[in-house]
Amino acid sequence: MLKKRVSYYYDEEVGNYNYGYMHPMKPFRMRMAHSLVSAYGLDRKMNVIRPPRATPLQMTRFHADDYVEFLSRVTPELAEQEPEHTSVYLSGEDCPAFDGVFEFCSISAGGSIAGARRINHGDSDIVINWAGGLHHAKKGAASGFCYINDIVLAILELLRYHHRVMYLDIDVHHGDGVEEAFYTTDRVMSVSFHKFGDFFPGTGHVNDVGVGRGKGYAVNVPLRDGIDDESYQGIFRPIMQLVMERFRPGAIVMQCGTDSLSGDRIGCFNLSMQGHAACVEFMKSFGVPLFCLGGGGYTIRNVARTWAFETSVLLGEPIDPVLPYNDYYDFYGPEFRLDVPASNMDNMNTREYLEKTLVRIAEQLRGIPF
Ligand code: ZL4
Ligand code: CA
Ligand code: ZN
Repeated sequence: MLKKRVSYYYDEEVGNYNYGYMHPMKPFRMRMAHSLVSAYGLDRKMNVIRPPRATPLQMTRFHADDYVEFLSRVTPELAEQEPEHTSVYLSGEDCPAFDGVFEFCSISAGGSIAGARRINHGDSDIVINWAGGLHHAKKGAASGFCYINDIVLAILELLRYHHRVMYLDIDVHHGDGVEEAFYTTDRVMSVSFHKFGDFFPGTGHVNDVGVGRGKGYAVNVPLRDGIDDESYQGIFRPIMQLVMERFRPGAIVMQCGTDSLSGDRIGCFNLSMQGHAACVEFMKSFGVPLFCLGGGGYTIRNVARTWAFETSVLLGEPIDPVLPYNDYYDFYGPEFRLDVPASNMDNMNTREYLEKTLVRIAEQLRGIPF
Protein backbone atom coordinates (compact mmCIF):
# COMPACT_ATOMS: atom_id res chain seq x y z
CA MET A 1 0.00 0.00 0.00
CA LEU A 2 1.07 3.56 -0.74
CA LYS A 3 2.92 5.30 2.09
CA LYS A 4 0.87 7.93 3.89
CA ARG A 5 1.94 11.24 5.37
CA VAL A 6 1.61 10.61 9.11
CA SER A 7 1.65 13.15 11.95
CA TYR A 8 1.95 12.04 15.55
CA TYR A 9 1.13 14.33 18.48
CA TYR A 10 3.13 13.75 21.65
CA ASP A 11 3.97 15.88 24.69
CA GLU A 12 6.77 14.57 26.91
CA GLU A 13 4.95 15.98 29.95
CA VAL A 14 1.89 13.77 29.53
CA GLY A 15 3.40 10.82 31.38
CA ASN A 16 3.88 12.90 34.53
CA TYR A 17 0.16 13.25 35.30
CA ASN A 18 -1.23 10.85 37.84
CA TYR A 19 -4.91 10.11 38.56
CA GLY A 20 -3.90 8.81 41.99
CA TYR A 21 -2.65 5.72 43.72
CA MET A 22 -4.46 2.58 42.49
CA HIS A 23 -6.47 4.44 39.84
CA PRO A 24 -6.51 2.27 36.67
CA MET A 25 -5.96 5.18 34.25
CA LYS A 26 -2.20 5.70 33.84
CA PRO A 27 -1.08 8.55 31.54
CA PHE A 28 2.40 7.05 31.90
CA ARG A 29 1.36 4.42 29.30
CA MET A 30 1.67 7.14 26.61
CA ARG A 31 5.31 7.63 27.60
CA MET A 32 5.85 3.85 27.43
CA ALA A 33 4.23 3.73 23.98
CA HIS A 34 6.38 6.62 22.79
CA SER A 35 9.52 4.98 24.13
CA LEU A 36 8.71 1.86 22.05
CA VAL A 37 7.86 3.97 18.98
CA SER A 38 11.27 5.67 19.27
CA ALA A 39 13.16 2.44 20.00
CA TYR A 40 11.72 0.99 16.77
CA GLY A 41 12.86 4.12 14.92
CA LEU A 42 9.29 4.96 13.87
CA ASP A 43 9.66 8.55 15.10
CA ARG A 44 12.02 9.19 12.14
CA LYS A 45 9.37 8.10 9.63
CA MET A 46 6.67 10.56 10.67
CA ASN A 47 6.09 14.09 11.73
CA VAL A 48 6.33 14.17 15.55
CA ILE A 49 4.59 17.30 16.84
CA ARG A 50 4.28 18.67 20.36
CA PRO A 51 0.66 19.83 20.58
CA PRO A 52 -0.20 23.39 21.50
CA ARG A 53 -2.24 23.26 24.71
CA ALA A 54 -5.99 23.67 24.21
CA THR A 55 -7.32 26.88 25.75
CA PRO A 56 -10.45 27.18 27.92
CA LEU A 57 -12.13 29.08 25.07
CA GLN A 58 -11.48 26.21 22.64
CA MET A 59 -12.95 23.76 25.13
CA THR A 60 -16.17 25.77 25.40
CA ARG A 61 -16.89 25.03 21.74
CA PHE A 62 -18.48 21.92 23.27
CA HIS A 63 -18.30 22.22 27.04
CA ALA A 64 -20.32 24.51 29.31
CA ASP A 65 -18.54 27.70 30.45
CA ASP A 66 -19.12 27.01 34.14
CA TYR A 67 -17.69 23.49 33.85
CA VAL A 68 -14.54 24.61 32.02
CA GLU A 69 -14.10 27.46 34.47
CA PHE A 70 -14.37 25.03 37.40
CA LEU A 71 -11.98 22.52 35.82
CA SER A 72 -9.40 25.23 35.12
CA ARG A 73 -9.11 26.12 38.80
CA VAL A 74 -9.88 22.87 40.65
CA THR A 75 -7.11 21.41 42.83
CA PRO A 76 -7.09 18.40 45.17
CA GLU A 77 -7.35 20.89 48.08
CA LEU A 78 -10.34 22.78 46.62
CA ALA A 79 -12.16 19.50 45.92
CA GLU A 80 -11.66 18.49 49.52
CA GLN A 81 -12.85 21.87 50.86
CA GLU A 82 -15.93 22.04 48.60
CA PRO A 83 -17.14 18.47 48.02
CA GLU A 84 -20.73 19.55 47.19
CA HIS A 85 -19.62 22.04 44.54
CA THR A 86 -17.09 19.53 43.13
CA SER A 87 -19.54 16.63 42.87
CA VAL A 88 -21.65 18.66 40.40
CA TYR A 89 -18.80 18.35 37.88
CA LEU A 90 -16.56 15.45 38.93
CA SER A 91 -17.62 11.91 39.84
CA GLY A 92 -15.58 10.97 42.92
CA GLU A 93 -13.33 7.96 42.45
CA ASP A 94 -13.54 7.67 38.64
CA CYS A 95 -12.75 11.35 37.98
CA PRO A 96 -10.64 12.69 40.85
CA ALA A 97 -9.40 16.29 41.02
CA PHE A 98 -5.77 15.26 40.61
CA ASP A 99 -2.81 17.64 40.49
CA GLY A 100 -2.58 19.25 37.04
CA VAL A 101 -5.87 17.77 35.76
CA PHE A 102 -6.56 20.82 33.59
CA GLU A 103 -3.08 20.80 31.99
CA PHE A 104 -3.51 17.10 31.29
CA CYS A 105 -6.82 17.85 29.53
CA SER A 106 -5.27 20.70 27.56
CA ILE A 107 -2.53 18.38 26.26
CA SER A 108 -5.02 15.67 25.30
CA ALA A 109 -7.49 18.09 23.67
CA GLY A 110 -4.71 20.26 22.22
CA GLY A 111 -3.45 17.31 20.15
CA SER A 112 -6.92 16.42 18.95
CA ILE A 113 -7.82 19.96 17.87
CA ALA A 114 -4.45 20.57 16.18
CA GLY A 115 -4.62 17.13 14.52
CA ALA A 116 -8.06 17.86 13.08
CA ARG A 117 -6.71 21.12 11.63
CA ARG A 118 -3.82 19.27 9.97
CA ILE A 119 -6.33 16.97 8.28
CA ASN A 120 -8.51 19.94 7.29
CA HIS A 121 -5.58 21.68 5.61
CA GLY A 122 -4.54 18.49 3.80
CA ASP A 123 -1.15 18.48 5.54
CA SER A 124 -1.45 14.83 6.68
CA ASP A 125 -3.31 11.75 5.48
CA ILE A 126 -3.15 10.14 8.92
CA VAL A 127 -2.89 11.76 12.34
CA ILE A 128 -2.23 10.01 15.67
CA ASN A 129 -2.89 11.32 19.20
CA TRP A 130 -2.63 8.50 21.71
CA ALA A 131 -3.29 11.02 24.54
CA GLY A 132 -6.78 11.64 23.10
CA GLY A 133 -9.88 9.48 22.84
CA LEU A 134 -11.57 10.49 26.09
CA HIS A 135 -15.05 9.59 24.88
CA HIS A 136 -17.16 9.72 28.08
CA ALA A 137 -16.77 13.46 28.95
CA LYS A 138 -20.12 15.30 28.87
CA LYS A 139 -20.93 18.92 28.07
CA GLY A 140 -21.12 19.90 31.73
CA ALA A 141 -19.42 17.08 33.64
CA ALA A 142 -16.58 14.57 33.73
CA SER A 143 -17.39 10.86 33.44
CA GLY A 144 -15.45 7.60 33.35
CA PHE A 145 -11.87 8.97 33.63
CA CYS A 146 -12.69 11.62 30.96
CA TYR A 147 -12.92 15.37 31.71
CA ILE A 148 -12.69 17.13 28.35
CA ASN A 149 -14.10 15.42 25.27
CA ASP A 150 -11.21 15.90 22.86
CA ILE A 151 -13.04 13.74 20.30
CA VAL A 152 -16.08 16.01 20.10
CA LEU A 153 -13.73 19.02 19.80
CA ALA A 154 -11.82 17.30 16.96
CA ILE A 155 -15.02 16.37 15.11
CA LEU A 156 -16.39 19.94 15.44
CA GLU A 157 -13.13 21.16 13.88
CA LEU A 158 -13.38 18.59 11.03
CA LEU A 159 -17.00 19.60 10.36
CA ARG A 160 -15.74 23.05 9.32
CA TYR A 161 -14.17 21.47 6.23
CA HIS A 162 -15.95 18.13 5.77
CA HIS A 163 -19.64 17.66 5.17
CA ARG A 164 -19.69 14.22 6.79
CA VAL A 165 -17.40 12.84 9.52
CA MET A 166 -17.46 9.27 10.76
CA TYR A 167 -16.65 8.38 14.37
CA LEU A 168 -15.60 4.79 15.15
CA ASP A 169 -14.95 3.51 18.68
CA ILE A 170 -13.31 0.13 19.42
CA ASP A 171 -12.78 0.79 23.14
CA VAL A 172 -14.53 -1.91 25.23
CA HIS A 173 -16.79 0.83 26.64
CA HIS A 174 -19.63 2.57 24.80
CA GLY A 175 -18.64 5.94 23.24
CA ASP A 176 -21.53 7.68 24.98
CA GLY A 177 -20.22 11.26 25.18
CA VAL A 178 -19.49 11.47 21.45
CA GLU A 179 -22.71 9.70 20.46
CA GLU A 180 -24.75 12.08 22.62
CA ALA A 181 -23.06 15.21 21.21
CA PHE A 182 -24.04 14.27 17.63
CA TYR A 183 -27.22 12.25 18.30
CA THR A 184 -29.51 14.56 16.32
CA THR A 185 -27.33 15.29 13.28
CA ASP A 186 -26.85 13.39 10.02
CA ARG A 187 -23.40 14.98 9.50
CA VAL A 188 -21.69 12.66 12.00
CA MET A 189 -22.18 8.92 12.03
CA SER A 190 -21.05 7.42 15.31
CA VAL A 191 -20.26 3.69 15.48
CA SER A 192 -19.31 1.99 18.76
CA PHE A 193 -18.42 -1.65 19.40
CA HIS A 194 -18.63 -2.35 23.14
CA LYS A 195 -19.41 -4.71 25.95
CA PHE A 196 -23.12 -4.31 26.78
CA GLY A 197 -24.90 -5.67 29.83
CA ASP A 198 -24.02 -4.83 33.44
CA PHE A 199 -21.07 -2.71 32.30
CA PHE A 200 -20.13 0.98 32.39
CA PRO A 201 -21.66 3.32 31.16
CA GLY A 202 -24.77 1.20 30.52
CA THR A 203 -25.78 2.88 27.23
CA GLY A 204 -25.30 1.68 23.64
CA HIS A 205 -28.26 -0.62 23.03
CA VAL A 206 -28.56 -1.78 19.41
CA ASN A 207 -31.93 0.02 19.21
CA ASP A 208 -30.39 3.41 20.04
CA VAL A 209 -29.99 4.76 16.51
CA GLY A 210 -30.29 8.55 16.81
CA VAL A 211 -33.12 11.09 16.86
CA GLY A 212 -34.65 13.52 14.33
CA ARG A 213 -32.30 14.16 11.38
CA GLY A 214 -29.82 11.95 13.22
CA LYS A 215 -32.08 8.91 13.11
CA GLY A 216 -30.07 5.98 11.76
CA TYR A 217 -26.74 7.81 12.20
CA ALA A 218 -25.86 6.26 15.57
CA VAL A 219 -24.71 2.65 15.26
CA ASN A 220 -24.31 0.50 18.38
CA VAL A 221 -22.79 -2.97 18.35
CA PRO A 222 -23.42 -4.50 21.78
CA LEU A 223 -21.14 -7.46 22.55
CA ARG A 224 -20.72 -10.02 25.34
CA ASP A 225 -17.63 -11.15 27.26
CA GLY A 226 -14.74 -12.94 25.62
CA ILE A 227 -15.12 -11.93 21.97
CA ASP A 228 -12.12 -13.20 19.97
CA ASP A 229 -10.40 -11.92 16.82
CA GLU A 230 -12.38 -14.10 14.43
CA SER A 231 -15.82 -13.16 15.82
CA TYR A 232 -14.86 -9.50 16.06
CA GLN A 233 -13.59 -9.28 12.47
CA GLY A 234 -16.68 -11.21 11.36
CA ILE A 235 -18.96 -8.41 12.53
CA PHE A 236 -16.57 -5.42 12.29
CA ARG A 237 -15.70 -5.72 8.59
CA PRO A 238 -19.19 -6.09 7.11
CA ILE A 239 -20.55 -3.28 9.30
CA MET A 240 -17.71 -0.88 8.50
CA GLN A 241 -17.82 -1.79 4.79
CA LEU A 242 -21.53 -0.88 4.73
CA VAL A 243 -21.00 2.29 6.78
CA MET A 244 -18.31 3.47 4.35
CA GLU A 245 -20.48 2.69 1.30
CA ARG A 246 -23.63 4.35 2.62
CA PHE A 247 -22.24 7.30 4.60
CA ARG A 248 -19.13 8.15 2.48
CA PRO A 249 -17.38 10.27 5.15
CA GLY A 250 -14.80 12.92 4.25
CA ALA A 251 -12.80 12.04 7.37
CA ILE A 252 -12.70 9.25 9.94
CA VAL A 253 -12.02 9.69 13.66
CA MET A 254 -11.16 6.34 15.26
CA GLN A 255 -10.96 5.86 19.01
CA CYS A 256 -8.49 2.98 19.50
CA GLY A 257 -9.05 2.20 23.18
CA THR A 258 -6.99 -0.89 24.07
CA ASP A 259 -9.15 -2.07 26.95
CA SER A 260 -10.75 -4.37 24.34
CA LEU A 261 -7.53 -6.45 24.42
CA SER A 262 -7.26 -9.80 26.12
CA GLY A 263 -6.08 -9.52 29.73
CA ASP A 264 -7.11 -5.89 30.27
CA ARG A 265 -7.46 -4.90 33.94
CA ILE A 266 -11.01 -3.54 33.37
CA GLY A 267 -12.11 -5.00 30.02
CA CYS A 268 -13.61 -8.41 29.31
CA PHE A 269 -12.88 -9.04 25.61
CA ASN A 270 -10.31 -11.47 24.21
CA LEU A 271 -8.76 -9.62 21.26
CA SER A 272 -5.08 -10.09 20.45
CA MET A 273 -2.94 -7.14 19.42
CA GLN A 274 -3.18 -8.39 15.82
CA GLY A 275 -6.98 -8.52 16.02
CA HIS A 276 -7.18 -4.99 17.44
CA ALA A 277 -4.73 -3.62 14.86
CA ALA A 278 -6.61 -5.37 12.03
CA CYS A 279 -9.45 -2.89 12.69
CA VAL A 280 -7.04 0.04 12.27
CA GLU A 281 -5.55 -1.46 9.11
CA PHE A 282 -9.03 -2.05 7.66
CA MET A 283 -10.05 1.57 8.22
CA LYS A 284 -6.74 2.79 6.73
CA SER A 285 -7.47 0.77 3.57
CA PHE A 286 -10.37 3.06 2.56
CA GLY A 287 -7.91 5.88 1.83
CA VAL A 288 -10.03 8.48 3.64
CA PRO A 289 -8.18 10.91 5.99
CA LEU A 290 -7.88 9.04 9.29
CA PHE A 291 -7.41 10.42 12.80
CA CYS A 292 -6.48 7.71 15.32
CA LEU A 293 -6.92 8.50 19.01
CA GLY A 294 -6.17 6.59 22.20
CA GLY A 295 -8.71 5.94 24.94
CA GLY A 296 -8.96 3.12 27.46
CA GLY A 297 -6.31 0.49 28.14
CA TYR A 298 -5.38 -0.58 31.65
CA THR A 299 -2.77 -3.31 31.35
CA ILE A 300 -0.22 -0.72 30.44
CA ARG A 301 2.51 -2.93 28.92
CA ASN A 302 -0.10 -4.17 26.41
CA VAL A 303 -1.37 -0.64 25.72
CA ALA A 304 2.17 0.46 24.83
CA ARG A 305 2.75 -2.63 22.66
CA THR A 306 -0.49 -2.16 20.75
CA TRP A 307 -0.25 1.59 20.15
CA ALA A 308 3.39 1.21 19.02
CA PHE A 309 2.34 -1.59 16.63
CA GLU A 310 -0.62 0.42 15.35
CA THR A 311 1.72 3.35 14.71
CA SER A 312 3.79 0.99 12.52
CA VAL A 313 0.66 -0.25 10.74
CA LEU A 314 -0.44 3.32 9.99
CA LEU A 315 3.06 4.10 8.66
CA GLY A 316 3.14 0.89 6.61
CA GLU A 317 6.50 0.07 8.25
CA PRO A 318 6.78 -3.52 9.54
CA ILE A 319 8.52 -3.89 12.94
CA ASP A 320 10.43 -6.67 14.71
CA PRO A 321 8.27 -9.03 16.84
CA VAL A 322 11.12 -9.06 19.36
CA LEU A 323 11.03 -5.85 21.41
CA PRO A 324 13.99 -3.50 21.05
CA TYR A 325 15.71 -2.27 24.19
CA ASN A 326 13.87 0.79 25.52
CA ASP A 327 13.46 2.90 28.68
CA TYR A 328 10.83 0.57 30.12
CA TYR A 329 12.23 -2.75 28.92
CA ASP A 330 11.68 -4.52 32.26
CA PHE A 331 7.87 -4.00 31.95
CA TYR A 332 7.77 -6.44 29.03
CA GLY A 333 9.24 -9.55 30.64
CA PRO A 334 9.46 -12.47 30.68
CA GLU A 335 8.87 -12.74 26.89
CA PHE A 336 10.13 -9.31 25.77
CA ARG A 337 8.06 -9.72 22.63
CA LEU A 338 5.71 -7.33 20.84
CA ASP A 339 2.65 -9.55 20.60
CA VAL A 340 -0.35 -9.49 22.94
CA PRO A 341 -1.83 -12.96 22.49
CA ALA A 342 -5.45 -13.91 23.14
CA SER A 343 -6.28 -16.26 26.02
CA ASN A 344 -8.43 -19.39 26.30
CA MET A 345 -11.39 -17.55 27.88
CA ASP A 346 -14.94 -18.48 26.80
CA ASN A 347 -16.52 -16.45 24.01
CA MET A 348 -20.05 -15.61 25.17
CA ASN A 349 -20.93 -14.19 21.72
CA THR A 350 -22.65 -17.03 19.89
CA ARG A 351 -22.74 -17.20 16.09
CA GLU A 352 -26.51 -16.71 16.26
CA TYR A 353 -26.20 -13.63 18.46
CA LEU A 354 -23.59 -11.99 16.21
CA GLU A 355 -25.50 -12.91 13.05
CA LYS A 356 -28.73 -11.41 14.44
CA THR A 357 -26.93 -8.22 15.48
CA LEU A 358 -25.29 -7.90 12.06
CA VAL A 359 -28.62 -8.37 10.23
CA ARG A 360 -30.25 -5.70 12.37
CA ILE A 361 -27.51 -3.16 11.82
CA ALA A 362 -27.32 -3.90 8.07
CA GLU A 363 -31.06 -3.19 7.96
CA GLN A 364 -30.52 0.10 9.80
CA LEU A 365 -27.74 1.13 7.41
CA ARG A 366 -29.81 0.33 4.32
CA GLY A 367 -32.15 3.07 5.56
CA ILE A 368 -29.39 5.70 5.13
CA PRO A 369 -29.93 7.57 1.86
CA PHE A 370 -26.97 7.48 -0.57
C1 ZL4 B 1 -11.21 3.08 40.11
O1 ZL4 B 1 -9.00 1.15 42.29
O2 ZL4 B 1 -18.25 1.52 36.76
C2 ZL4 B 1 -10.91 4.35 40.60
C3 ZL4 B 1 -12.13 2.91 39.07
C4 ZL4 B 1 -10.03 4.49 41.66
C5 ZL4 B 1 -8.59 3.68 43.36
C6 ZL4 B 1 -9.20 3.61 44.75
C7 ZL4 B 1 -10.70 3.73 44.91
C8 ZL4 B 1 -11.39 2.40 45.00
C9 ZL4 B 1 -11.77 0.55 39.13
C10 ZL4 B 1 -12.42 1.64 38.58
C11 ZL4 B 1 -12.87 2.44 44.70
C12 ZL4 B 1 -13.18 2.73 43.26
C13 ZL4 B 1 -14.62 2.56 42.91
N1 ZL4 B 1 -9.45 3.42 42.22
C14 ZL4 B 1 -14.95 3.15 41.56
C15 ZL4 B 1 -19.84 2.97 38.79
C16 ZL4 B 1 -18.62 3.02 39.47
C17 ZL4 B 1 -18.42 4.02 40.58
C18 ZL4 B 1 -16.95 4.20 40.86
O3 ZL4 B 1 -11.79 3.35 28.95
N2 ZL4 B 1 -16.34 2.95 41.23
C19 ZL4 B 1 -18.69 3.42 38.14
C20 ZL4 B 1 -15.56 3.75 34.53
C21 ZL4 B 1 -16.09 2.69 35.46
C22 ZL4 B 1 -17.96 2.66 37.05
C23 ZL4 B 1 -14.83 3.17 33.38
C24 ZL4 B 1 -13.63 3.73 31.26
C25 ZL4 B 1 -12.96 4.83 30.46
C26 ZL4 B 1 -12.65 4.46 29.02
C27 ZL4 B 1 -12.05 5.64 28.23
C28 ZL4 B 1 -14.26 4.27 32.52
N3 ZL4 B 1 -16.95 3.31 36.44
C29 ZL4 B 1 -17.95 1.71 39.87
C30 ZL4 B 1 -16.48 1.96 40.15
C31 ZL4 B 1 -9.64 2.17 41.75
C32 ZL4 B 1 -10.56 1.96 40.66
C33 ZL4 B 1 -10.85 0.68 40.15
C34 ZL4 B 1 -13.39 1.51 37.51
N4 ZL4 B 1 -14.28 2.43 37.17
C35 ZL4 B 1 -13.58 0.43 36.67
N5 ZL4 B 1 -14.60 0.73 35.82
C36 ZL4 B 1 -15.01 1.97 36.14
O4 ZL4 B 1 -13.80 4.09 28.29
C37 ZL4 B 1 -10.82 6.23 28.77
CA1 CA C 1 -16.56 1.27 22.06
ZN1 ZN D 1 -12.82 1.97 27.93
